[in-house]
Amino acid sequence: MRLSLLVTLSLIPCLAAAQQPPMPPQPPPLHVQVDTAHHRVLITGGPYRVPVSPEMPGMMMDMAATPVQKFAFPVDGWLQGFRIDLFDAHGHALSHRLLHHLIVVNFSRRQFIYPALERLLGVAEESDTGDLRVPRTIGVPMRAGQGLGVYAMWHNDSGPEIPAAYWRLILYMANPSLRPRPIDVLPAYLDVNIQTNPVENRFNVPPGHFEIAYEFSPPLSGHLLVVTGHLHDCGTLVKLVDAASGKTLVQVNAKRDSLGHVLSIPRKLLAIRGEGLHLKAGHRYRLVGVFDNPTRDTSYGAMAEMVGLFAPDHYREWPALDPADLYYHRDLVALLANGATDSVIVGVGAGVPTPERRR
Ligand SMILES: [Cu+2]
Repeated sequence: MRLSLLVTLSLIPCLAAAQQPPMPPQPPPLHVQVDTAHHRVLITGGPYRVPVSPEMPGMMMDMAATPVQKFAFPVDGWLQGFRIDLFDAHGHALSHRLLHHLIVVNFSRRQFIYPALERLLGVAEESDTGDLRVPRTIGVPMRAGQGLGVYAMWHNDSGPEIPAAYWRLILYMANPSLRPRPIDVLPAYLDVNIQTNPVENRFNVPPGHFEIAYEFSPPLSGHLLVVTGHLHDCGTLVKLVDAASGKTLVQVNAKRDSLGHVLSIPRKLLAIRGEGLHLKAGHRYRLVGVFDNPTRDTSYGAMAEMVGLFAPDHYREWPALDPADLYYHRDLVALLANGATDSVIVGVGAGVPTPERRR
């Protein structure tokens, strides 16, 4: 799988659905640096002690996780890409597979459809390494002082224990002198089974053909520029339908094997800039997940989502966070409880080494 804002964003609800044991000790603080010469922001976390993960297939809650670590975004501008490097106390590169996931949440902005907190970006264990960049004509608008947070989960299944591991997130910002300025784009996330609680979106798939749908109205108009999907096994496709006309607007088909395992889900480019699939504020749309379960058994804990980048017609109309909203509150509580395991993550001192090599 490629390192992808879109693909990795889609993992977030799976993680949110994982069980939440008590909080571990606070990890060491993040280091935030601004590299003005290269229009980059560097966020470094560590040192973390990463023990060998216990052998428990499918049990995410038993891996070493960190709670949400907050920081203030340091500059104004447009985010146009990122990469993540892992390294040890000597600056030697560590395998990306050690990081099960790392998610950046924006405490200053809500999501497109849901009143939950924006998930700005993420990577997962199966992600490719290297740079992810969007075209220079678009970018995610960021402001100095925006409250962000990072949470990560380590997964060391090959051993030995790593006494001091660091991750470094490099955020690529648009050159401030770029004209015209980038078009504002924001992550868009749609789920077929979110009703009132952001952490309860899973459902069961009986044998045979199965469809599940969720209707919504966007709070503001704009264009979807690119989409992909997230489907658990037995998933066939996810599609966005105009609820009034019944017309399918965009559909993403999973590549499956004969047993219904989802092998991959392509990315669909709807536009390079500006145009794309227009969504109208207040209009009814339906997200449909289609499943085909070839076995005789119910498949439990399924998910179906569409994720993408959305360019609002007028970013100033982006709805504000509503602290009184119950859905927002549930998301926040789940986030702040995130990252807990037993006390396996321990800060081992100050000082941040420099990665020895970069691609
Ligand atoms: Cu999932």
